[in-house]
Amino acid sequence: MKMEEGMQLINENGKFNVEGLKDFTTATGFAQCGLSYAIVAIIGPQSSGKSTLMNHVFSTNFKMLDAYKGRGQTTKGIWIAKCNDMKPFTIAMDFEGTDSNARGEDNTAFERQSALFALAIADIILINMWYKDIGLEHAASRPLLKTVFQVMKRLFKPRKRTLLFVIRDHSKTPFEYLETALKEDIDKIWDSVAEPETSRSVVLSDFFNVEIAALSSYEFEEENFKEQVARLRQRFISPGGLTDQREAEPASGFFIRAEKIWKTIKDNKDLDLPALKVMVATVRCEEIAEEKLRQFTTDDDWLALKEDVQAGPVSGFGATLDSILETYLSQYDMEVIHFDQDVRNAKRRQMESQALEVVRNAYDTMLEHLHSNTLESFKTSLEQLLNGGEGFVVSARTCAQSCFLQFDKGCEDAFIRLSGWNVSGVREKLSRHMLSEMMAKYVKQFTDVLADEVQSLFEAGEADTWVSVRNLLASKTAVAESELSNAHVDFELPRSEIDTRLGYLKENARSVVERKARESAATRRVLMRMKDRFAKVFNHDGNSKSGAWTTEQNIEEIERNALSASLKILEIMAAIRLNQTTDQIEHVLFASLMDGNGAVPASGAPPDLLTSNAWEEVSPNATLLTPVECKSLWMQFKADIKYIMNQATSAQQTLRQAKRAITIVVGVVVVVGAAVVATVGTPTAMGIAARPEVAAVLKAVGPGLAAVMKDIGPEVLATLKDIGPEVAGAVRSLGPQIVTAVIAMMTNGFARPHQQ
Ligand SMILES: Nc1nc2c(ncn2[C@@H]2O[C@H](COP(=O)(O)OP(=O)(O)O)[C@@H](O)[C@H]2O)c(=O)[nH]1
Ligand SMILES: [Mg+2]
Repeated sequence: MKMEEGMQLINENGKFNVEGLKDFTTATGFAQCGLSYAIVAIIGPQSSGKSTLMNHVFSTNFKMLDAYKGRGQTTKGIWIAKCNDMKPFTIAMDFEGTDSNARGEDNTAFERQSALFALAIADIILINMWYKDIGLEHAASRPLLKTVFQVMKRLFKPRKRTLLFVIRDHSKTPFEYLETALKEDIDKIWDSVAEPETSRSVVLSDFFNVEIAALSSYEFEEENFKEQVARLRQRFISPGGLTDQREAEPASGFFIRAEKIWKTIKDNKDLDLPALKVMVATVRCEEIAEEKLRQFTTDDDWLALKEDVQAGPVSGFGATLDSILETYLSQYDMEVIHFDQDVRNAKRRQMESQALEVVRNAYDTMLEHLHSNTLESFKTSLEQLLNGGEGFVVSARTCAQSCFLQFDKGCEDAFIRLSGWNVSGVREKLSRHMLSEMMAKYVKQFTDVLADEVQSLFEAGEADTWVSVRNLLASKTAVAESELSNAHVDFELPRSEIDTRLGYLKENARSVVERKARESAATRRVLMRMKDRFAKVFNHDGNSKSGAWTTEQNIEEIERNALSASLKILEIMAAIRLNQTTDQIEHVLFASLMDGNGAVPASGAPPDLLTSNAWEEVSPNATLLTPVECKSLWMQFKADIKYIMNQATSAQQTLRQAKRAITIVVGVVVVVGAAVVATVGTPTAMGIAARPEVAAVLKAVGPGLAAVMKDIGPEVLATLKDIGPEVAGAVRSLGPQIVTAVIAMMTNGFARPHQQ
């Protein structure tokens, strides 16, 4: 495309040439011009030499009417062309003439639309007019100027433009006179245009720089014309010249701007052109932001960071991400620098938040790592301190403090400056988890100790077991409460968090006691404890080892005591008494299983009160052994202790027989011993037996003694010292030597044959 010839931007039917403009901006490099460009438009009557002027001033090649074919319309619609050899980059815009006969009735509309478009899009508007029209009320230039001024006044806060009046076919009238006359004319038209309410008393110079140029006729004074045109061209390109005096909008927005402006004009909207500027900026800034965002999301460094963070915490995460983000944001800033500031700031914020959305997952993952690593180190360091024998509260405090420090440092490192994201949510989650971790350990330690202590209370089975259990529970939980009461400070959590957990701890403690009670109430274990208790009381009261009873003891009474002590164990284990309530279990058990005086009821008579599956006043949850279970346990117990009872009774029986026998033996010893002493003094055992008188006595009592000795073991004989005061006195008078000799003799002589 030859850009000097230009392209038709808007055709005669008002259709905007989208593709053509795209090609034009690409081919001319217009979009890359930033703010360094100018747009010059020309409006004026049809066939007034507009295209001719433009071509001469800007070295363009717009179509002109062939001078030999007479005046008529040549340029249709609106054309643009790149000016040759002009700096800055300048676009010339050529318009179909106004008051064109070719358009018929549609004329005014297109005229206004073109004028408006020129005003909106161009920085410098050339108003082409015949010299002869100056001061003429109905000259072609007057309605045009009126239109221009009306439009400008309707626009709120327009940017300032240059209006360059070019007077054609100027000949002899001095320029100064011309200038004065024209300016008066312009002011008159300006004042005649009604002002909108919002812009009372606006002056022409607020809207326009007014410039004037006069040219000789191209047709008749071509040399002069060309010389004047060359000077006019200088007014554009010289430093500080016309193209410099402009409030520019970025070239890259031209495409959208032109299209939107034309559409707005065509649709005859309220013609709010400043809003269009914002709209163009919005579209372009959005496009640029999208592009930068796309580049960011595919950036290699970002993708690597995103992948790394999946595996574990990345040190310098925040700084790395900040610098990647900064790269694309500053690229955005550079590219949108010429657009409306409010718009580009708003779009930047939008781009920032979209970019942050992209990185959110990675950041959250990073925090997740920090959270779990910190929690892990809390667990290990707490464990270590506790294993090192450090107190619980001190350990937890030390660990919590150092872990918070570790976490905060990590968060600082991960922090993305742009985001301003707050980590308090994750930090609070960490606090809770650390507290839970600490509490879990505390509760474990607490319940382990409690369980052991409660278990030994149940095993001891003292009469006040449940009072002791309740006291133990109360004192333990009081200690826990005081130890943990300040933990909320260390974990930076509200007091209520600790209270809730203390509530759990208390519940837990109760259920530990209940569990231990249930374990201890297992039939086998209760039975065992009852039997132990029975044996202990029974043997203790008997004041001797099993099987060694004195003949005077009341075995039945001792048995009653032992049974009563055993039944007490059953009573303790029948129900959980964590609340200080009273129940009838003890009464019922004793009334049913021991008679009113504490005596054992006659066997076979079933206790009436123990046929139920529930205790009165005791809830099923608190019941450990039902009445029926108690009864059957008692029966089993009774059966099991029968052996101990029988053994005791028969041992006592044996003892009684032995005592009788010993009395006889001692009698013999006394008689024999007295005889020996009387005859031979102190002899040996064999010496005594050899004496004829001793032998005679032994022969007479021998068989009888043998029968008695049969039932007495040698060990019983060793207890001779216990055989009673009258016998002991007699034995003592014999002296130990005689007694020993006689016993040895009897033992060897009589007991041995029976033992074989
Ligand atoms: N009298 C006169 N005629 C001119 C002048 N410049 C161009 N023309 C002639 O006016 C006719 C229309 O020119 P053109 O540039 O196509 O006018 P446009 O329709 O306004 O673009 C052509 O025949 C030109 O030769 C001028 O300065 N004076
Ligand atoms: Mg033309």
